Amino acid sequence: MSQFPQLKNDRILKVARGEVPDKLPVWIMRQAGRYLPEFMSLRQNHSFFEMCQNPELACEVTLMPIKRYNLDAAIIFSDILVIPQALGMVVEMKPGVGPVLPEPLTFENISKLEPKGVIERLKYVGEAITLTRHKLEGKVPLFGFTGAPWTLLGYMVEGGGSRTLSKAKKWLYAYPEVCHRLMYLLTRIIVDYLVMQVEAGAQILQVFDSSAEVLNKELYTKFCLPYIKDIRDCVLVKLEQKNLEKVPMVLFAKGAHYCLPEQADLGYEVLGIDWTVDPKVVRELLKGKNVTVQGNLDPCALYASEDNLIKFTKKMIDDFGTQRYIVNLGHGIYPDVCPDKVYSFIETVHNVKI
Ligand code: 1CP
Repeated sequence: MSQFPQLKNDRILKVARGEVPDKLPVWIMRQAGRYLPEFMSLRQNHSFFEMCQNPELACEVTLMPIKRYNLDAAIIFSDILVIPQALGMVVEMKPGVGPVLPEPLTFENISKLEPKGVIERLKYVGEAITLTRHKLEGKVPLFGFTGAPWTLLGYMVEGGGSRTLSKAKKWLYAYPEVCHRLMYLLTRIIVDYLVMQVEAGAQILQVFDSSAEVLNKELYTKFCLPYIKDIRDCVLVKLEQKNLEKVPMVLFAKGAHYCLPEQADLGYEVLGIDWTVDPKVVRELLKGKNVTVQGNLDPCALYASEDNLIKFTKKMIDDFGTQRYIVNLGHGIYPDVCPDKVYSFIETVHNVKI
């Protein structure tokens, strides 16, 4: 493996492992994206997936927020939908709409998915990670990421974003065996994809289960938790086999507060918390569990006046407490947030005494 520059800021890795940092670490979900004018101007000349697939461009976008702000982590510019794409599905990114899969998964076309060679077709993500590790010059750790099986299955069956995911949920109820087979297939790919990212230089990994919010405890326990645990277990085993470092992993199951204690038993070092849950309730639910929490300021709080934003941020930190805590938003930053607000947010976090 290539020799990477030495890491200078390891706050986030420390906190993930339960150690005490000098300051609270902070990063922002979707920090490399549409709220940055420099991203929008680069985006004018390239399609979204062209930017993902070109390591120089993906690296440039990843570094944009790091150049502007005192963030404690970078996250590789990519998307969760690169997996369905590498499986042979067409994925379009429509401005103002989001991802569209014009030929969603059906019983007829399932057999057309091409799991063979999928990691090879995702190699460009690894190349972007390796390049970014060098260009970061050890400033902060680099996150790799993936969508969780359920969230990917949701997009594949719905053919795009959906508020209710009623089609994908129909599959869970009507065709449970088919769903288990698909979840198993996605799990195997996700494991190899994450290991490939660590091999390429990712220092911490996040699994996004953004569509957990449309399920309940019974469905999540049956169709999601076993696969998410399998991902953690198998990534660990494979990293060890390859003599790679055991990187910490974050699970962000958005809206799955119906099973927070269960999530804490899966082996992930960090649980991402969405903005709908009260930090004090989170701590109560996770009492005695060996996990770090990450979150959970309402992304809309960045629309508040600077004074109020500071107030909300301080209150959130008070309520979570400073132990085993990584500060973040409770979901991705919105495109129309004023980039200056991000300075106040980060500054406020770093000024807290721990
Ligand atoms: O047109 C454009 O320029 C596309 C905008 C955009 C960007 C910048 C999309 C489309 N994806 C991304 C990057 C992205 N996506 C990252 C980059 C790294 C970073 O965090 O800075 C990450 C981690 C994702 C992950 C992702 N994509 C998720 C999980 C996180 C979440 O927000 O719940 C999901 C659900 C997607 C699907 C997706 N991709 C893009 C859109 C618009 C959507 C639908 C969800 C949404 O509206 O945000």
